[in-house]
Amino acid sequence: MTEKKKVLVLFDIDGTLTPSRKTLTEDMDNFITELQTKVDVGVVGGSDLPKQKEQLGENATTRFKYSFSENGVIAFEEGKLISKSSITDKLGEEKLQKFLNFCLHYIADFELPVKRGTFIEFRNGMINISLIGRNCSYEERLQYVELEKEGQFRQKFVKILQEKFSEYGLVFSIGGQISIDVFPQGWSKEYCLQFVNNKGYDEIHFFGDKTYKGGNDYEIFIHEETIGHTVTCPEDTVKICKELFF
Ligand code: M1P
Repeated sequence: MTEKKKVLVLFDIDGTLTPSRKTLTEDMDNFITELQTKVDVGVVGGSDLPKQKEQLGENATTRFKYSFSENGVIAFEEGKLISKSSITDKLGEEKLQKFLNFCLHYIADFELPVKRGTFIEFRNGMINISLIGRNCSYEERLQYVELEKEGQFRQKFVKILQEKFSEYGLVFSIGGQISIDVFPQGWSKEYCLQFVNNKGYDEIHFFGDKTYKGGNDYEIFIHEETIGHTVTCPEDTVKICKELFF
């Protein structure tokens, strides 16, 4: 008799398990519960833990075998915090300030039909920068998405940051709809693999929607230790998983 394979399925959150910044639907919740009877399930998001909890529920760290926020810089295994790192230690105060000050100047000079608050959100393992400001409403967020299709605001900003801070060893990732994630090289979603690659899995699958070069799922998607799957929306995630694991 052939032995059952030990499989881990890691999911991106926005655009893969939920629409961007939205919560899990009841159907998705039920699907995850069923999937967990067949394989181990983990989540790896770019957002910080409070946002992850808003989307997945207060039990986000216990609900999944592995729960990785900020790409795994905050890592939980079966509800226990197993690792936490900081961009402050990695980069040092001098470089950090030079970088933040440059971004603040750029944002201050940047004009949009609507600008709100929280242009820079400082997290443990990354800096999240938004030209419109993270405090914008959901409607304002969607308007920005439309405007950016033509304006390519973040792409242009990233190009400038890449040139200006080429010596800093930073990655600039356009993961969500209104912001740019900035973190040290190697701290993209592939970072979380160090916590699962020694656990005896025969296969580690990763599902994400931004798997193209420059997207925040790219590095883990192409990683040699994962079997990568590109999805177009949460319903697509369910469809592919059912074909593979049910
Ligand atoms: O999970 C994807 C991204 O979600 C948010 O992006 P935005 O607000 O731009 O849609 C942010 O939390 C970002 O850090 C994260 O990568």
